[in-house]
Amino acid sequence: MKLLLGWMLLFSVSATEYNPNRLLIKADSPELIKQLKNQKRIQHLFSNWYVAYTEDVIKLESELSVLKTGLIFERDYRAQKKALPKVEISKTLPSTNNKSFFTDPKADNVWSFRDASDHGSSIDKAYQGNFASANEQIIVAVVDTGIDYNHEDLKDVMWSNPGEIPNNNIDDDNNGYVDDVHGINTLKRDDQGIPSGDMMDTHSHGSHVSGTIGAAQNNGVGIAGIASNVRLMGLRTVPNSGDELDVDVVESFIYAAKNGARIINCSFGKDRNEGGQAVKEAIDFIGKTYGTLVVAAAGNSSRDIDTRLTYPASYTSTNLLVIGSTTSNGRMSYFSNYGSKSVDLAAPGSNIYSTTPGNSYGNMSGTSMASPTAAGIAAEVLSRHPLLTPEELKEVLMKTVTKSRRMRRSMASQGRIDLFNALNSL
Ligand SMILES: [Ca+2]
Ligand SMILES: [Ca+2]
Ligand SMILES: [Ca+2]
Repeated sequence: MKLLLGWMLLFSVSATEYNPNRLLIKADSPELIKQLKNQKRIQHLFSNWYVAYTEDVIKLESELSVLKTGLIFERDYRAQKKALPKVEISKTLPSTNNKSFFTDPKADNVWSFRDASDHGSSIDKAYQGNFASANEQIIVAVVDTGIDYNHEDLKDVMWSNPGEIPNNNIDDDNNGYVDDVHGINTLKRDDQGIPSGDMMDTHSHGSHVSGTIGAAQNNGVGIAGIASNVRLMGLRTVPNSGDELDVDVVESFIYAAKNGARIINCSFGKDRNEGGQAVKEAIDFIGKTYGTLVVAAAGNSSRDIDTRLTYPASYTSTNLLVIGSTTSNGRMSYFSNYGSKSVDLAAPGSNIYSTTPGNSYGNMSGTSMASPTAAGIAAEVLSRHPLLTPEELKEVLMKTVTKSRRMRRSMASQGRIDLFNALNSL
């Protein structure tokens, strides 16, 4: 009986594992693919990658396979629900024994701010350190379920597209997206396939991730985000089911980097080894072209992703920083993936207190929460040292971790990210 159920689940998953109306194509000549009979419309993504919209992806593939031109094409694969980093709402807060540097009424609840000796990331200590530095505003893109941009502790730190007039139904800055004020929503597209400009969070995952990175500090409400001078750009790409598609991920990465995001947080992933070349090449492209660092969750399957790959965490891109999760006791979170090659460092991810939609706050656990802790720290370091390349920033963060015997074989850096150490090293 159990076996049958397992097979049935597998069968239903395989039937919906890609979008039957889109195909990713890498081609030197767009003219060639525009002539294909089974395409309805071709959209450029980046470099020589395109997405073809089609009534029948199978027919389009057979048309392409007879063209002997070295074309690469791959299906628009889904992540699959079961691969979404788990979110656990826990009611009890971990006890805090130190008072935060920040005056926000709920700031004491964010345990990652504690010193390394207390298993945190030395964030309070870094702010008390008064390091002389620049203070450049850093745009951080949150590729997730959207952001509650009206939240009391997020509204003042939202990125706003300077050339776009809100709600006039016109693409004022002529970037291809209508009313894209704080980002785009790749899950809601018009009949031409163009994403909507409203990426309001309808889940809570993306808003929680966002607060960890950059909730307004010392504004009299809520918590303090880790980074002091960020603007948060929202890309609604992950459906509430967690079943995101490669085309949407690529389009979000390109939008974010083109519009100035120097850090992209990816608290999502898939655990299948199919397709994904376009996503990998998009990460490489935005690193080289725009100097963007991509910070990604290692995933929550409690497994070694050096041997069982997960995407995007297992990609080898030099501008990709992959994050495992730790608890307030200094242990690896039980759910966290690991891998001495694929996982770069650990960050607090269990029982993380942050913003949730509707001016609310709550605890969640997952590598989904560890990734924005690291992204917030990366943003703070970059804000003070804005000339760092993504590779240099990654190296600084990895070299200055608090090493732990427990992470000796599970992380490339063998430790937990530390803001004080990072700033102190520069
Ligand atoms: Ca626009
Ligand atoms: Ca407009
Ligand atoms: Ca606040």
